[in-house]
Amino acid sequence: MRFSFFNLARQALAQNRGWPEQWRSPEPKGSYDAIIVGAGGHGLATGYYLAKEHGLTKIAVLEKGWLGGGNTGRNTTILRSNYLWEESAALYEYSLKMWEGLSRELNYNVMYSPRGVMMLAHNTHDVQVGKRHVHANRLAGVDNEWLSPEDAKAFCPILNIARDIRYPVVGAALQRRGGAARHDAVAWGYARGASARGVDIIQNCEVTAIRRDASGAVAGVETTRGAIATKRIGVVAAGHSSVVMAMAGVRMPLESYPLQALVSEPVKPMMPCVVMSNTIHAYMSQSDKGEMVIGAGTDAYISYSQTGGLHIANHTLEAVCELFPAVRRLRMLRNWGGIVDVTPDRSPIIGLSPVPGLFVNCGWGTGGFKATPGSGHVFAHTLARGEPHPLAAPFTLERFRTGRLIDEAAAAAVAH
Ligand code: FAD
Ligand code: PYC
Repeated sequence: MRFSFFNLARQALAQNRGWPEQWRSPEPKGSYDAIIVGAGGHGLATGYYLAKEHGLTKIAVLEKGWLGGGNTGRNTTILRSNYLWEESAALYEYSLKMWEGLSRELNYNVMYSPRGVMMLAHNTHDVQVGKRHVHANRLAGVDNEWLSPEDAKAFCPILNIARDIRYPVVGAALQRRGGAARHDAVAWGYARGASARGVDIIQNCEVTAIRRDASGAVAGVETTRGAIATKRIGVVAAGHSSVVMAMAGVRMPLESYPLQALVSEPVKPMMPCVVMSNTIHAYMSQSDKGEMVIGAGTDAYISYSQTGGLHIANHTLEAVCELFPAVRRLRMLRNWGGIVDVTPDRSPIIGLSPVPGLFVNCGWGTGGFKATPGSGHVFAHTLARGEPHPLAAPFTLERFRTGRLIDEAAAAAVAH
């Protein structure tokens, strides 16, 4: 992370130093009805809905750093629901609908902006894949439409549709209801809402072990701030879920990869929508502050490094400069990486585990920000009732044993 006042402030907050009493993390209590491991957007949303909709009052969300400091605070905020399979489209569409009312729900402006997400096609195969998505989405009741290069340029005037460039634009799929939101605000909004309902959000508190009783069921956690008893644990630790689950002896079908992004210096509004290219592994939008937000593909190798390979960023920038010549002379303001956890079928895992009392919500890979409200909502239901929410039911860990996979590799939007 870059040196800045905000990062220092976050660290001070996480370490309980130098802040008014009411802003400090509470001390962990001896026991809770449920513990969530990971205070990213998904973990905080889970805590919020557990308290709000399931009446659980003694809940703790434990975070090894500061809240929202993981992928939630590092992502490029793209929201959309144009996934291929019905199971995925249903889950992401559920979430997209929740975004529409989220600022009101949380009484906190998450800066939701349905400005349209356009996915470019550069060759015949891209056109076939893109059109297949459009048809599948429309059958599933999800908006998506096919555009000619000229229509794409009308929607995004800075797009270069010249035919003689290295990656010519030959068409595009447009989800008009897709868009972006402010990532930090989502974490803060859910944290504030959960805290107001009595949820303890305990930062600087790393879970180091999971305790089990004589029957093998969950009995509590050990943390860097002491042991805590509980019979229900939800692991929502993107990038590190397999590490936490291994503490209870559960081996997860996950690999962790660095994924990186960068922003330019801020400029006046020049880009009205989000544009992505799966083929080139590049995408761009403009933040409300004016920065051009640019993202790349994952590194080719598994790693826990929070810095992506320079050659990957170079490739992305070359492609972005060709597709959007207007940004060529902008300077880069900052770059960063996050660690995403990826399943073999590029779909998440939400549900129970073989250990009684241990639940998991992970494997969102490069695309979980858009799912934050829906994921928290269905996972809270799953944790509270001890059985999957109907929308989460296809996304069990069990599918890797039965072979009933939900292969969304082509919808992942960035390469991995
Ligand atoms: P996180 O926000 O990562 O939260 C998990 C938390 O668990 C972390 O804060 C971590 O510190 C904590 N933790 C880990 N281990 C422990 C432990 N032992 N004890 C306690 N706490 C622990 N998705 C989209 O939909 N659209 C995008 O445009 C998009 N762009 C992306 C761009 C980049 C560069 C990256 C890195 C990701 C992007 N994503 C995007 C993916 C998205 O960010 C993630 O899928 C999503 O944020 C996951 O949320 P989370 O709450 O599960 O995880
Ligand atoms: O899932 O839309 C997405 C996405 C864009 C960039 C990273 N993930």
